[in-house]
Amino acid sequence: MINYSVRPPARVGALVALAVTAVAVILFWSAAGGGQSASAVTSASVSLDAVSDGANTATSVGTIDSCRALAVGETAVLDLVIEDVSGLAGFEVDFLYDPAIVRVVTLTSTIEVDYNFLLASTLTSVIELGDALPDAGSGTFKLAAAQFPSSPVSGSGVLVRFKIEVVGSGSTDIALTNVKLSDGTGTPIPPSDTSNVYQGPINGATIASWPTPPGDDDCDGWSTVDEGTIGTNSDDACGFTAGGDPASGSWPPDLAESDSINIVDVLSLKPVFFTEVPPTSARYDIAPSGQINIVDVLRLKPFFGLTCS
Ligand SMILES: [Ca+2]
Ligand SMILES: [Ca+2]
Ligand SMILES: [Ca+2]
Repeated sequence: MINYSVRPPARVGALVALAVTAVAVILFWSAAGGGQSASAVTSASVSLDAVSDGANTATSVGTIDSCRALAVGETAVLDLVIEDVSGLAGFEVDFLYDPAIVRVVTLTSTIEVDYNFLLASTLTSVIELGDALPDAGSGTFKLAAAQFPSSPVSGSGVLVRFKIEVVGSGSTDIALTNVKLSDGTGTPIPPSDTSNVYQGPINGATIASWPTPPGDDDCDGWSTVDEGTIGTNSDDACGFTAGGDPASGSWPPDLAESDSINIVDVLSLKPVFFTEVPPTSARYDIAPSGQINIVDVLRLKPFFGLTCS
């Protein structure tokens, strides 16, 4: 197996140029082919696993974690995984992040980004087509690779393993966009649209620089159960509707609805301090107890000065 990640820089350009040409040819073929059926029996799922562990291998996928809490300066290994795919020979995914919070960094001293998992499991070589490090900090990092020669794989496993560093405080939703999956003949794996963009299940993740309790599905620092009591959206970390019902917001400490936690949020508790729920709205009871008190203020404190984006 050839590991292209340790090749000298002078060859990288030539290989990337060759590979980009190959992708262009592949996409031209598939565009010209058309008529792709979208009636697959099962659709492959593409997910970002925010906690890479030993259960993730070239041919297996463990628990897929959608949330990762990290302090500023900490790094984390993430896995882009695929489940239940048939006949995969190449892929392309744009990893979207907030560059004020996250950067992609070198995985190990010799491997920038590791593509030698599922695609390499049939003992073919893998050509890396993704962005090179250092991460330009544009907010998009392209992850892409293809088998060469193709020896398509089916099943589940890691597509690519890479490392991020948290460079700023806050939270960022990691979206996976422009997902393209190809078989060995350059035909998109269905369901895909006329631009060859995969239309099956795609799951991103959230990286946050604050503590997250068990059962915090959206990674905003509050469990889904507590958010149910408080009335905030437990499927969304950030966001609010300006001028709308505060209970329609998504982030429990953001009482004054600005996506930043500051003195205005703290002072929002003052008029209702030492009141009971009800009649006071459960929206203020962010450490649910039935009463607004100092515990609610202290629950907000670790988030003071932070922004959700
Ligand atoms: Ca995991
Ligand atoms: Ca939550
Ligand atoms: Ca939420």
